[in-house]
Amino acid sequence: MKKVAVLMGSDSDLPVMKKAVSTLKQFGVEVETHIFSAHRSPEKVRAFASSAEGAGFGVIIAGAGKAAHLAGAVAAQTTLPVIGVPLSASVLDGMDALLSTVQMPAGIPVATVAIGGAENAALLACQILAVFDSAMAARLAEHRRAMTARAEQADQILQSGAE
Ligand code: RP5
Repeated sequence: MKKVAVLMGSDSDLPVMKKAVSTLKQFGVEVETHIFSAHRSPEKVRAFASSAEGAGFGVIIAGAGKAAHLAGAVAAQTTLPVIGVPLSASVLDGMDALLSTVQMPAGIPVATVAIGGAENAALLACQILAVFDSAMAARLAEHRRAMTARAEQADQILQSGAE
């Protein structure tokens, strides 16, 4: 199976981005995690992104806050799918990073999840891998069934008057 890279702009992003790592591991994905900054270590970003496909990665997740250029800078160097996670790291509460990540000019797409949406980024990465991996598709289907069961159980508890 292809690996997934989880990149982030700063160690201050780790508390949110580690949810992507744990979710990917839960689905049996081999993960590599790096702190690479589009602004502070642009050469590292370029070197990693341009060699990622050859290194066996299938998807790259990139989380950053403020003027969040990381996902776009990565996407500029590879045709692998790139998922951007805008992070709340300033008085603008992630709106700055959301717009910086989602508003990519035509030609270089970044699939952007919600502010702080590290878990969904990991699930989307698994869904991309599942296109050519039926075992992964089965794990995702089971995850959905478990979510449905939890939602139905919560409703049953509510209806019973126990809450
Ligand atoms: C971004 O600036 C990082 O992704 C982080 O979210 C934000 C703040 O970084 P630090 O100043 O905490 O290192 O590049």
